[in-house]
Amino acid sequence: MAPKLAAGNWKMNGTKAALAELDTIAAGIGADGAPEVAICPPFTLVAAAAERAKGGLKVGGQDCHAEAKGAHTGDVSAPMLKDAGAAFVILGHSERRQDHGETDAVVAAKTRAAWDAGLRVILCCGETLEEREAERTLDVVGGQLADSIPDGADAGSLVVAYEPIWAIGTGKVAEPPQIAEVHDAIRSALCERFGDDIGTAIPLLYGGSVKAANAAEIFATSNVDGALVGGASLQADDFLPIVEALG
Ligand code: G2H
Repeated sequence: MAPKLAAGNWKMNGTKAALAELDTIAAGIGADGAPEVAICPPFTLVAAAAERAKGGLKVGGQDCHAEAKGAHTGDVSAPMLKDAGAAFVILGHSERRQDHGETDAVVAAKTRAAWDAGLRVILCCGETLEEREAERTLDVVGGQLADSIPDGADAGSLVVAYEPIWAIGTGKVAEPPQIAEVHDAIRSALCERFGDDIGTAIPLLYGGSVKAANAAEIFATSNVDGALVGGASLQADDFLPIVEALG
């Protein structure tokens, strides 16, 4: 049985004033880490967020470079995120793949770097609308996971987030049978590759327009252990009901 996790992805949103939301989130969740709750703000806020996060609330980054240091203007490394207090890093988000041309090989290299730094990776996968309509969803997601996850994954280092691209920030949510089909396939692939003990303990998150109104139905779906939440994680009042629905 995989542990439950609700992770907020603030994307390119938030200045210092937004850190007050963390106080409300921290006060509204249990300190026992069940479910686990994390917020991934932009790089500029990671250190301040980690200092401010109380109780069970954890902090993550939204990307990292594959190398630990060097001449890479504008980039941030995994050891830097760890040093700033991050516990997680989101890798392979479709917005990184689309906006920055990140391939599965790049995501795999970043994942290795994140593990070396002691970060837990929330690794994203998902199909476009065209790929779904061509009935290629399972092939696309299976290929992304096979090529993005390096050998040596375990339940303490990896979280997988299935985010159908057509459902991101659009208000469209995948139907529970669509989510179940993909999550069941991901679970099977993880068990086949890493063995049942590890494969069943890696949390599988759904992402794409998750909000309070649809969270309970999504969390009742087969092999859904939580959510990666974008827009509805920016305000504590929107995010906390999602955490409560996860139980
Ligand atoms: C998908 C998700 C968070 P939103 O990108 O990763 O964003 O909930 O706004 O669709």
